[in-house]
Amino acid sequence: MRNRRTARIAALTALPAAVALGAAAPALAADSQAYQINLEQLNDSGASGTAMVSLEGTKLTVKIQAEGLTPGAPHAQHIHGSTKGMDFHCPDASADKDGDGIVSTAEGLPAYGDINISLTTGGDTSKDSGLAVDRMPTADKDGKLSYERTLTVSQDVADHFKDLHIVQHGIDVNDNGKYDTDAGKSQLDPKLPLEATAPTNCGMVRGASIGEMPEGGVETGTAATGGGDSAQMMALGGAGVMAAAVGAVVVWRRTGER
Ligand SMILES: [Cu+2]
Repeated sequence: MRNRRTARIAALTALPAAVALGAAAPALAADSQAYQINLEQLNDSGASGTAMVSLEGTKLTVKIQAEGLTPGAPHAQHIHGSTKGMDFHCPDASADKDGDGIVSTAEGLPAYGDINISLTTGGDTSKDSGLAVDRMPTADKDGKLSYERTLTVSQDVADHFKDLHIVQHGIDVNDNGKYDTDAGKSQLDPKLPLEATAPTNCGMVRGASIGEMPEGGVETGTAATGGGDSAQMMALGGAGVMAAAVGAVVVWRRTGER
């Protein structure tokens, strides 16, 4: 009887351990980083979102969930800034040099820097694709946008990712549910309305950083630090699964021994 119970405990213990090892191994690479970036509205757009970004060496995965965007319209989105030690950041209303009430992309450039990576849905991701609106994600009829892509970045970007920030573009100044030229034409491409290219939100990696991933295994104690940060919890997901599974086994054992 006792032997049978011991066997069951062994089986229950082995399964979650295997699951946890499988889930945790990729997240524990020494050169991994993960960040949660809050995208905050610009130009009174009402558009906000969250970007979850992870780096495994030079493999960058970007996941964006945004809302409050111009419905049914493409939204150009980029990683802006420099990896050369420049202090770029998200602009505020003071960047509106011509006083038209809108911080255009051109007016924002001195603050947020040039396009470093174009977050297209497919193909090229260089600055050249910055206005490739046919390869930019489109908001649904409720103004929500969901994006995910994994791409390879330069070692420079991987080394200095904390100096960069994400900007989404496309606003609806007159609130008519589409891009039009009531507010003028884009300074970047006169064929496009200003509304299509003006920044709608921005989020900085710096400040929102959750730091480098822990090096080594879960025995360093990182699993117990929790912290409550959702990005950190996501990053430590593998370890969390194991902790929960071990907890369940302990409860079962106590119940069994009663
Ligand atoms: Cu941009």
